[in-house]
Amino acid sequence: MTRDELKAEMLRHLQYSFGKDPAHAQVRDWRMALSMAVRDRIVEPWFAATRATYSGQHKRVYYLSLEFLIGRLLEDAIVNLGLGQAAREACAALDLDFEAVMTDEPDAALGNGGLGRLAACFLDSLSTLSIPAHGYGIRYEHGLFKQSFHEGRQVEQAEDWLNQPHAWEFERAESSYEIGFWGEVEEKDGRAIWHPGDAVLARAYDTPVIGWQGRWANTLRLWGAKPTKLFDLARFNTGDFTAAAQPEEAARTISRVLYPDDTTDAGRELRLKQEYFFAAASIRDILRRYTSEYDDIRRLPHKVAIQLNDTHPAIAGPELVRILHDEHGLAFDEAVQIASATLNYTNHTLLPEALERWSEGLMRHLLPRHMRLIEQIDDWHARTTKGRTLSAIDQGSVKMGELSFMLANRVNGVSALHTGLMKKTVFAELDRLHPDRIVNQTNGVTPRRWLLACNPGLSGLVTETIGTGWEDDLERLGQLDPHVSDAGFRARFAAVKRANKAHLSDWIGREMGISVDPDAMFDVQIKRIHEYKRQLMNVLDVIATWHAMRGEPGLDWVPRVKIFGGKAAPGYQTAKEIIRLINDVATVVNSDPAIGDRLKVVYPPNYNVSMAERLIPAADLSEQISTAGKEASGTGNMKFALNGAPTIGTLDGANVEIRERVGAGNFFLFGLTAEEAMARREVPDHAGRAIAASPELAQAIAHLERGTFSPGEPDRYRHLAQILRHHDYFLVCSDFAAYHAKQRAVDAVFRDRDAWVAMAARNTARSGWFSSDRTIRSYAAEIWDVTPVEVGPGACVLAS
Ligand code: TH1
Repeated sequence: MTRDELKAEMLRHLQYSFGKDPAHAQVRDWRMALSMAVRDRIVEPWFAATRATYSGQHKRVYYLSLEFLIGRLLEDAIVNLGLGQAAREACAALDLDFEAVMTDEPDAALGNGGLGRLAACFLDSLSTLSIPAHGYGIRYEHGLFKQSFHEGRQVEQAEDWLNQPHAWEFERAESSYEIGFWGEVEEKDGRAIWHPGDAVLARAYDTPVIGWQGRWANTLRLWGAKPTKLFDLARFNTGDFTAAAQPEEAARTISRVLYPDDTTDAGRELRLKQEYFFAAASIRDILRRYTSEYDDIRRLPHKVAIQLNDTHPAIAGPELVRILHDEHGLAFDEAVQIASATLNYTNHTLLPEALERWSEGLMRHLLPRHMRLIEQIDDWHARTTKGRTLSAIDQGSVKMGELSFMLANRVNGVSALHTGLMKKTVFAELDRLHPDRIVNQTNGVTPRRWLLACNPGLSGLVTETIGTGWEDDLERLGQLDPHVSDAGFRARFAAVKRANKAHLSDWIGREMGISVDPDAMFDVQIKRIHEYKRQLMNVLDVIATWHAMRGEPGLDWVPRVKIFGGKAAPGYQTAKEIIRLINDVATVVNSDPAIGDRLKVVYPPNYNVSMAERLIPAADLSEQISTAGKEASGTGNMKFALNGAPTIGTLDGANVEIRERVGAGNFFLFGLTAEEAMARREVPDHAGRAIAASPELAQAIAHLERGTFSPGEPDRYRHLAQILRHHDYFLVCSDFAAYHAKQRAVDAVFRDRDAWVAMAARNTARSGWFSSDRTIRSYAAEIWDVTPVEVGPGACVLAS
């Protein structure tokens, strides 16, 4: 597509789709017009992919996830369709600022963090690999909350991405299912019939997901909740308007927000309703599609593979058994066998507080038939494995991990270390009973978004050096390796990073009013705020460094910019204290004349996918410092390495595999191993001992207790200090000295610019394995038993 064709299409959509005259169009109107013009290019490959799947009777993959953190879609579509140049030129010809048009799009923030972003990367790879697939999720009206800081404290506001027309979705009013809740189960002639007490409609909204070069497109189908009855006209006519609107409100509540606060009974009930609402609608849709093509329901596993993204969609298991048994009339055991040959479960965490358990009482009340089936599945499992000591029902609650395991063909962890720990800890007993069921699938990230689109400087250099083709064959980055010993290549690599940093410095200056030196080291930790991720250890290092700089201002310090980004769960008080501390430390350090440009702390609010795309290409150092054994994988770690930022990190999650691939000499390792961490927790007063052994740590904690960063309120960080001294479960104190020392080793290498650039470039060259294309190929071969559909040349032709 040429510039002029694209421009003409934009003008046509502006006029006829949006009724706007170019003279009065705003950035948003132009963005919508461009989005429509690009979207039109996706529809043809989308249809062609659907036709190819039907006509070839290919097996399909269904990825069920309560989260899809997709971010912006316009630039992604433009990049995948190869329309970058045409789009830039068309915008220029219309006198539009391309950058402004792109950044006008709100992020689709239908996820919390890594788990949701992984689902989005997987959709991208499934389409790139032309594997017939659907993503299923919820169309939340409000995605993850907007974060701002008031006097350093996190304030949450509702996010409202759907408060404007959404360019990428197609509403399917005709595709809707009635989803029941509550009620009772009738036993009739040996059959169970569930009579729900209430119901809502699940309506489908489809977003096409285009793969690399537009060869294939899959569908992300999100469910929105609607009332079964529109509104109560009789009540309305008596003047009771609020009551008349009640059914609509109650139904819409289900798809209103991502992750309702589950600290109350009402919140927990809503979350379970969301899970069932979306799982039931998806299962029904999957079976409708299957039965429209095939007669024999027993052959379901030959044509359908369902992946449960953590246990959030786990109720899909009992729902599938219910339909096969109660509605299709299969014997119970056969129904369970078919369901478990179709279903697979990915575990993403071993943290006990994140392992879902539902109270039996709530489950029996909300889903009476399912609770009965869960008991039967549990009995069936005990009967067929003779594993009688093991149950998915324990002390009045249903353990969704165990239930998912029992009903799965394959269960996977998300990094080698994590999978090993799954086998040793939470699923030890189940692994013994089913020794081949657990497999590892190390996470990956899509190189289209996380290198090609977000880092045009580096992707240009890569293409100039090794040619194209790496975009969907990322292991080709290995061909860069020999170039790293070439001084000319290193200089160009360094120049790209320098330009990205200058660009980010401008943004930080504009957005935050902080001036940072682009030649300083950009040291970045961006992720959810959590004690196990140890942002607290990072700030303590900032405090210790600041203290040391003040003590010896004459020393030749390596200048650093410490960049933080991330949100805390609204109810997680300790995480919120950590946020406030980072902001308070920033205030003191950034205005300290004794420090100047040698240390800055920058914490831009409202970290999201788009901000990650801005920060990662400009990072020098990647902070991956979780307590070993706690971060299942991490995926940010892969994005940084790919963009040429070496890691300072622990042997946790996928860090282990990153270090193996980039080489131990290109990774700053420190800290206890998972095994050592477990042992250290048993040592009496381990924190006190570590504090006594490290004057820097003792000093930093003393600053917290003295109120150095909370003038006038010395108690503000008393609680954090108490945790460090007496309840240091995440071993911040035990690992601090090693971390602080390793940071000095980082300084030493950074001083030797040439050595640093070589290390950074080797990280890029050796990160090819972390493409989500590799991950998806592996799921396809080892879990789903599907192969990519051959798309003949011209099958989905793209006008170029
Ligand atoms: C994350 C893990 O913490 C992270 O290590 C991993 O890379 C990522 O998943 C993708 O595999 C998780 N996110 C969530 C979110 C919820 C519950 C559990 C997890 S684990 C709501």
